[in-house]
Amino acid sequence: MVRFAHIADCHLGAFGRNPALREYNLKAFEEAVRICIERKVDFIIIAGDLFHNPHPDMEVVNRAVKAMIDARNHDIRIYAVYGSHDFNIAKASLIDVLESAEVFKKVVQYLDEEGALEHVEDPTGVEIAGLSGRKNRMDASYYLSLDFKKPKGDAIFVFHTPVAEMKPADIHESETVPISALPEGYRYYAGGHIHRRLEATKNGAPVLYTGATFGSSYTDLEKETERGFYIVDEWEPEYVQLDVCSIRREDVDADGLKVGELDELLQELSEQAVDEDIFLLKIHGELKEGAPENIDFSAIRGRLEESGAKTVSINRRQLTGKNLERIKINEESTEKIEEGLLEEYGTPEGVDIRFAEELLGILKAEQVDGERKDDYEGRLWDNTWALINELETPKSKKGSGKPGQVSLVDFGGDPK
Ligand SMILES: [Mn+2]
Repeated sequence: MVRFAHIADCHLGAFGRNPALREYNLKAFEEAVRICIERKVDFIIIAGDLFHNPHPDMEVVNRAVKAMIDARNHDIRIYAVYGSHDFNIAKASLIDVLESAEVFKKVVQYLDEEGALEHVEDPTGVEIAGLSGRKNRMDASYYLSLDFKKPKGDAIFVFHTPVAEMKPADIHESETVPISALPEGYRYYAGGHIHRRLEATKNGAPVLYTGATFGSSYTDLEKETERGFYIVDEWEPEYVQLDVCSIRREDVDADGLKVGELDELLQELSEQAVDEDIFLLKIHGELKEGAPENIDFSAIRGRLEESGAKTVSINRRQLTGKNLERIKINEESTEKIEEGLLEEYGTPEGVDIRFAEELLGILKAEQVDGERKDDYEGRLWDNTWALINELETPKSKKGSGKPGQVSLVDFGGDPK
């Protein structure tokens, strides 16, 4: 008798700037572990991307470790591979620390003397082998270069890589692995990386992607895909859905509307009561008249939050105004592009192109290592005022400028 869980793509620590979403994501993982304990699984397989980055926030780590130790205290073993997010080739990742602390066991890249992939044996007798995701995208050649050892008994292969034949068309991946590259002789193939539940078979054995436990981006949340994991009882997989919160998705087509009409539509929408925890508003299309900048999106967001949504996201990346033109760019360097644009489109009356270029140069300066934010901002101000004073003629005006008193279009004349 063997019963195990297959979990992947938890991305703990994702949504670092949105506490509500970060919390839902953590809750989904905790809920998954709770179900594993309730269902008395023998072990849990984590097929990569347990954390959203190799060095996550300690509060996130603390919650994750607590949940996993709870499972360990119920005599549930945990086996993991690295994903593409929680792995750092140069430094030790948190995964390494948790392996050292025996929170879980990595089942990856154990090679025997002949260079073949070694298996880890669980007390149930099930053998587990795995390969991590690789950020440098060499999966296909890497898989083909490896010598896979044939398992002796019932075995699970864990991987964090997109399988070409299973990859949905709307998911872009630069490199995939054909299903034939997965090693032969396993009874279950536990996949991770693709944030969607997908099922296939290889020689009759299931090849499964669980989908994310919650999702790691707004794009993930916008898609109406299942969130959850598998519990595999006597080699029969059963999908367990994780619904830690409710999501409302509104899609507004602004194509052909005037900006005022869109504004009105959004006002109406934002005045409704919202019963869901997450409100995702997507606005797309090309306005017939006016610019999207004329809409107060933060007020709309505020009203939606007041109407009951715990978190609101407005995606207007695909909303354009009529006045936007496409600009053709042939130059290679940023400076050349800026110069070309300034020459072609001009500067406000009286502003010299050289002044505009130098000002752009000053404002582009980056904060240097160890520089405080105040000092950095001060440096930008100082350099900007120095430039303005330098350009001001006659010299008698020098030093008279104060922020807010000078209008850039008033400078006039040849600065040199
Ligand atoms: Mn992932």
